Amino acid sequence: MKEKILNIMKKSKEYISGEELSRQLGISRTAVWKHIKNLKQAGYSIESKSGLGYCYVDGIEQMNKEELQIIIHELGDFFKNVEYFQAIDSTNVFAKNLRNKENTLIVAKEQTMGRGRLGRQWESKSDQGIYMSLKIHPDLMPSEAVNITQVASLAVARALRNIFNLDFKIKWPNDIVFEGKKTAGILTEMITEIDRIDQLIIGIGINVFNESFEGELKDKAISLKQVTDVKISRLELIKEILNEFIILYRQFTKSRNLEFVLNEINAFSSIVGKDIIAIDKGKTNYYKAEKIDKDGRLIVVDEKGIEKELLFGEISIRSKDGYS
Ligand code: BT5
Repeated sequence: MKEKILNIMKKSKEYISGEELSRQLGISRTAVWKHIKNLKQAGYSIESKSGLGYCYVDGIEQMNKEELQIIIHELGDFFKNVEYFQAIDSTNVFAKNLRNKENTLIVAKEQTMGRGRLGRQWESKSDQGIYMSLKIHPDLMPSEAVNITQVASLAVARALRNIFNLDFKIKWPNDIVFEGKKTAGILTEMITEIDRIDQLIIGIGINVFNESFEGELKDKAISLKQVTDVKISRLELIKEILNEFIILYRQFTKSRNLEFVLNEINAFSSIVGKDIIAIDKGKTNYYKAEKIDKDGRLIVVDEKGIEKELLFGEISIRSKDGYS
């Protein structure tokens, strides 16, 4: 019901009377009043004026379950559920423990143990970023599903470009960078049964409002706030990312490889055409990155001119020109 009330108020640019709300919602005016009171208590900015009614004051962004529910409904029936946490260890860990078979979106305001790949950490300070996991159940082989990371990277890169019109790049395979610094990272985890996927968890972390970074992230990380003056709404961004993701995901599960977006993935790449350093299980190799192929591999040429294919599993890439 809260969701419906918010929707009606958002659509109406002017004050809407309690009577009109009660008519549209089919509930009593007292019930409307109680819901509005609860919404205000939950932090929504709703103004009431006697004789006029209620008005939702736009621009104050609330991250909460109701708002996220509105988003997933507006995107159709892809996601069935939303979970929202003020603080959680990791949205990916929570997603893994969910036992339902429905596509679920999990979002947190803060993560106390945000995870990166290979046991690394993802700094997830309260209200500074987007920390979310998409739990889905694709009918794909595990070998095909590994490329979902690149599908998700493309969705994030597209969404950022759509909204901010800035030159965000994808650092193969799971980083979104701006001028070489990391704005977002993606961690895909799978739960498999023999040769099929039981569930796939796509964790997306984005630095949004951070004013600065400390320690090892000082020269490595960058937030949206640091690169744009455009007013940022996490909810708008989440919606745009999910929208792009759903479109790409549907195409991907049909084609089962990246052929359909190969040009775009290569054009978005921050390393294609560059000299790179690849660190694989502690060993450092120097290559020139040639292209990303339809199976998500990075095709490189080594110092002897021999072509190689890199699978992303355990590899860290650095650009030789100083970009991380
Ligand atoms: C990633 O790992 O980039 C994947 C990050 C995924 C985070 C999301 S948030 C929601 C979901 N729930 C989780 O628990 N995780 C996912 P990787 O490529 O391994 O990069 C990790 C490295 O990035 C660290 O070792 C740091 O060097 C750096 N790093 C950590 N926090 C960062 C931040 N906030 N911004 C930029 N770089 C960061």
